[in-house]
Amino acid sequence: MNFHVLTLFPEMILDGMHTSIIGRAMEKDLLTIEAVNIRDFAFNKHQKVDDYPYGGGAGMLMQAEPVYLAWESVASKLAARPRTVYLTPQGKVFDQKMAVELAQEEDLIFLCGHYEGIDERVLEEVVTDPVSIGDYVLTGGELPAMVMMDAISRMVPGVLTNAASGESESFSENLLEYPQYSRPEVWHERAVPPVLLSGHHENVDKWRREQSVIRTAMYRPDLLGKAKLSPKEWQLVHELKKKTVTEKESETEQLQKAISGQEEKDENI
Ligand code: 6GU
Repeated sequence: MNFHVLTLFPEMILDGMHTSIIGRAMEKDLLTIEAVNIRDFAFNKHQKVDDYPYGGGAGMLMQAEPVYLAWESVASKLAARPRTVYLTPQGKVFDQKMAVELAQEEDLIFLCGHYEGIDERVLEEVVTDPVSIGDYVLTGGELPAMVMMDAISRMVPGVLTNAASGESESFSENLLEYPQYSRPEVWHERAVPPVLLSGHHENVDKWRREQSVIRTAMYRPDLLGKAKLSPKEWQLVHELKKKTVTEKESETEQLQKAISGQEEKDENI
């Protein structure tokens, strides 16, 4: 996988990506990261890349030409027209499914905006995938690009040394991950759940699955509709709902939504 990042802050990208698992994958040539400074393609005396928006309004826009030339400097080296991700709160929300899909590409370009955005015309010409990382506003696309590259990288074969860990984690089955414990057996008077010390693998798996269902019901009830729960597990979700009625109403509502969705499916069988 070769990442190409078009940015006004190339050092931010390079400093951020050379650590830990991603750094090791780069040493092993499983990944490359190139940061292209858009300012290098501003062919005016002051290397200016921004200007006022037509029609007025707050802030400055990145101009089309330097962005286009930076993109072209990368795209012209590649055989096929590369998928180009534009980081923007107006994009499709990034998720694990998108990470798995983008990890199949040989090259990916990330276009990071700053100021109030980028002239729409260059976006129309080069962007294939406008992507947001969630419903909040950041000052630029660099952190979102790094978030995406991290999530995509760990789906590239060979990057994770423990191959299994790419699968049995949060979201792979639309359930959150179960809690984990290591030594010592008791810490701050908190004991490790006894089932984990029992050596009974079947019971351990059962306990972990149940914990995943409980966590998902508590923190991410919106995921339950997509998770494949057994009738017994739906029963558990119902019981949790009874317990939470006295708690925050919005959570209860979301749980109710998930339960209603499941009941509709049951009726259709
Ligand atoms: Cl991709 N960019 C910016 N500027 N803010 C964001 C975002 C992206 N995703 C969420 N907030």
